[in-house]
Amino acid sequence: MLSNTLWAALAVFGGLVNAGYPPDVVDKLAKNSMSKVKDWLAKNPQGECNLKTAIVRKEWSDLNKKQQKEYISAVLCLQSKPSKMSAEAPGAKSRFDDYVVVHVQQTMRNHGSTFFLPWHRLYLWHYENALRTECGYTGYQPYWNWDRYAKDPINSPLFDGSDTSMSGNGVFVPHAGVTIPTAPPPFDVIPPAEGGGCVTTGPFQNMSVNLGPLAPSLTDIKPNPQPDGLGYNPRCLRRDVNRNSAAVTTANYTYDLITNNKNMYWFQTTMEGQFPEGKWGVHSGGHYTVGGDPAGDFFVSPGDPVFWLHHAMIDRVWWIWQIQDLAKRLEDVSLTMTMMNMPPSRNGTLQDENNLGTLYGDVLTKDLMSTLGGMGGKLCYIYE
Ligand SMILES: *[C@@H]1O[C@H](CO)[C@@H](O)[C@H](O)[C@H]1NC(C)=O
Ligand SMILES: *[C@@H]1O[C@H](CO)[C@@H](O)[C@H](O)[C@H]1NC(C)=O
Ligand SMILES: *[C@@H]1O[C@H](CO)[C@@H](O)[C@H](O)[C@H]1NC(C)=O
Ligand SMILES: [Cu+2]
Repeated sequence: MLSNTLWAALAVFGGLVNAGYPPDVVDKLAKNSMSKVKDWLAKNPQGECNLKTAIVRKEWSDLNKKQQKEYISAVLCLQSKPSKMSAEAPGAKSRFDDYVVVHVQQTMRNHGSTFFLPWHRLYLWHYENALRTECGYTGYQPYWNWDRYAKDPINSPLFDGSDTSMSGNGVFVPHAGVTIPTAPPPFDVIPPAEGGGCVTTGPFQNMSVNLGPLAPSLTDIKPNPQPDGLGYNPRCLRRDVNRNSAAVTTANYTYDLITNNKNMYWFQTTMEGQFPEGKWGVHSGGHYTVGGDPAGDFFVSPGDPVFWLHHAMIDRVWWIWQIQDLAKRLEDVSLTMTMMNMPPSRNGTLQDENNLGTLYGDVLTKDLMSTLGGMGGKLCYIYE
């Protein structure tokens, strides 16, 4: 075993590589589970897709600075390409905005429902492809291992405001905390942190947030000209990078989530948060670690570029959960067709359809269950 210090020293060797992080309990679980993936693939060959051909999605700090800059440039490029959806959403000014539109249009369908995990898997795959095919990106979608930065997110490689970060915190403006609708009240509140205003550092300091708000967690955002939130409402990116929220995303929460929930119903419910009991879940925890506008907006959150790293981690956690028992969990879907089953609807099945609105046609849930061979082989990736 390498000591943590030696590990870090080796990782920074050469100067190009970022400071290393020792593997956490979830990383170790993932690594130790790869033998199950190998066994499963041996019994269930997936054509061209195998562990040698699979794409590897990596953690932000495991990219070197050049790779981080390449990813950032690709996102900035997507933000500079003209929208394909401006006819249906006048506020969409770029290809990046198109993804925000699709999320807004389908928020009520794809959260707290059977579609949550498969749909976001499709959504990430499509975004990753856009970065590669439309913006010349040669890497893959990185993820944000929450645990690495949870103690001090503001000074982390993700939010430190450097040119290899996803931009920094917002400037401080006095603002209220975020309420979680516990039942019965009093409401649980994530205390406000040191930001709340415009992001003025790092690569995304000049970006324009164009869509929403719809469910803002800040109270002073100018309203969208359209009730559906899809009108043009240009404003700065705001954040309230918040360690109070990050505290529920440490590795012990994620490990507990993966190992103590044996079926999709409880796995997903625990991950998304059990608000009535005041349990935020790692999903909400990560969103509100960023906070502000649009990251703190349930509908418009993909408009903060760091959303995509957060949801890649969500997808990774699902994958790690799946590989504990592939035979069962590649077919385990649960929950109903509507958010928190309101209004009441039937249970979801593997035959239900997912789509990205006018961006991409129907994909059955069953085709989104496996990262190794899903969508007829179009999905072929693992997380490292
Ligand atoms: C933001 O815009 C200012 C003013 O145009 C410019 O000087 C600066 O380089 C830009 N920063 C980034 C990271 O794009
Ligand atoms: C994770 O660790 C923190 C800090 O030690 C503790 O407060 C929390 O209850 C733990 N959570 C779980 C789910 O074990
Ligand atoms: C729907 O799923 C729930 C929980 O997963 C289960 O208890 C219920 O029997 C299912 N309903 C039908 C009609 O299959
Ligand atoms: Cu979402």
